[in-house]
Amino acid sequence: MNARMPHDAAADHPSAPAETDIAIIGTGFAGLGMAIRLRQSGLTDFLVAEKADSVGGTWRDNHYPGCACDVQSHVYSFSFAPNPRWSRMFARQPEIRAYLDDCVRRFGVERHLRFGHELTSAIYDDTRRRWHLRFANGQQWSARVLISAMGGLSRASTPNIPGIETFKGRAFHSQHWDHGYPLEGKRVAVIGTGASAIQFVPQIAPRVAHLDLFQRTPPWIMPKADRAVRPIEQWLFKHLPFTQKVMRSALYCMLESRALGFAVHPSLMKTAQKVAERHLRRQVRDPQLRATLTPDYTMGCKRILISNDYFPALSRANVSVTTSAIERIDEDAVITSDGVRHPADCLIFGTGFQVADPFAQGVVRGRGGVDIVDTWRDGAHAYLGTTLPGYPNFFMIVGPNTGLGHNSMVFMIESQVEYILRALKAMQNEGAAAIEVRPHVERAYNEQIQQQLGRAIWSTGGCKSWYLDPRTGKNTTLWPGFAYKFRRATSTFSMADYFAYSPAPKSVNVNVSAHAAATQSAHVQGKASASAEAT
Ligand code: N01
Repeated sequence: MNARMPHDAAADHPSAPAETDIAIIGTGFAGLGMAIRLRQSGLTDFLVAEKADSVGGTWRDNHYPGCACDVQSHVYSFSFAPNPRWSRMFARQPEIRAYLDDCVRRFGVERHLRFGHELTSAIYDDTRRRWHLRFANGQQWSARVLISAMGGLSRASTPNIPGIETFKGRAFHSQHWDHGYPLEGKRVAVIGTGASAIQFVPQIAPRVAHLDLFQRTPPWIMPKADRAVRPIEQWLFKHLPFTQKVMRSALYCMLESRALGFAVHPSLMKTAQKVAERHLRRQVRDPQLRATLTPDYTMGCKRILISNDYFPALSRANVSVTTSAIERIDEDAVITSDGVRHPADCLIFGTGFQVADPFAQGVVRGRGGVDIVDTWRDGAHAYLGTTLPGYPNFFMIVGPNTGLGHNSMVFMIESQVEYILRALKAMQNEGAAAIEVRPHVERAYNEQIQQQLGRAIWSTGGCKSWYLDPRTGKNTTLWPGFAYKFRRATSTFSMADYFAYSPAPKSVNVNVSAHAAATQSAHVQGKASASAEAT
């Protein structure tokens, strides 16, 4: 896919920011979905910044062996872009990436894409009511609306294990898989047993001399109902599209029913747990290994994983599962707390992502230059996972508390995209240059969310997971329950929830950098003028 712009107007005038009405950051499902729906709604004054040189987000960045979706592809795709050609029930990474490439061409969004644009800072200029964006390549944009579609799982997390810098072999995170490094005949240490590791371990186990898997917490694993999509099904999906809609709806309802156990009656999870226990019994004969792989918390507390080949891989003679804590790393081995040395030529980190701090320090700064990292010091929060007081005209897709453990994230993404479209239309209709969610609205919303989460399996299931903010223990990642309730909550946009600001006077032309460094007094002044103009 090569959707690079042949000519970038801003490149001719590096000092003058490119003006755009709407700036979208990221080209995964969220950024592309937003871009497509903007075009379909007749809004074409927008640019999409992408740090890499192609689209795809997580499906471009994660390409480890065995990388695949663990939600059925008929549901894990845009409602407005069905794909009758899915080859399997759970498509693999190359096919999902190709689907997103195809969406770019199909919906004509190439002309809006700007590759090689890594956002380094986005600062809100309250005087001009615009966001000033800077990119690592030196480009600058000025945008009225900023939409973050950067994803919650894009920043790899690699543990800072003592001695790690002394390791002489090859080491990489699952997201940065080194396909050029031959694993054949090597002693490989894999750290982590999450959704990524359980997909790549079965792929590499037959190739390596020995694989040491370091497990801190065993996951609950269910059988994966995967199979090839039959040619007759593909024919039906293509020629009688309603058949795919029926399939999609049936899968959606099946997945949605799982929220009952997660959020409504956590005790139901005990029943589902029996299926996982049977799966483990059937696939692992060795009672000691089985005991090692049996979780001691209620199923659902951590993400439920699906796999048919993970347990058989761990039963191989060249694979050992180690549960002793990793104490340190030497130049050629992992040393565990029981004093055992596990020789290794290669370390692979399946250790997940930095979820609690979705933005790096200094990247997103709202009114008065306040960094979003500081606003979220006690945990991330937002209204409908989308808007935040102090950050006018800033919208997040896959923001706080929009994650799902039971259904398709694309459903949530589409809900937010439609909500943002409604907000943009409402601003247009009311002649508002900017909107900002009212603090009490956002606060009341989050209090209710946290109350519901307190009763859910993620809080009561007896485990520690990345769903919970490590600083506060608050669940800042998941939506507490049925996905359709989020769809309902985002299906109307009420201006009463927001301050609306009139356009800035034309003569105002403030140096943005100076403004970003503005002091608290400017912040207060900005607030006063904002509320004076609020409608
Ligand atoms: O990461 P994880 P992931 N020492 O955070 C362990 C999505 N995804 O990349 O459980 C030792 O789940 C950690 O142990 P513990 C999906 O949303 C989707 O696998 O914390 N171990 C855990 O075992 C998923 O949830 C698909 O005790 C350490 C593992 O590393 C999310 O990505 C596919 C450690 C991390 O597991 C993340 O999955 C793949 C340490 N210091 C991923 N630090 C789909 O199919 C961490 N661990 C859609």
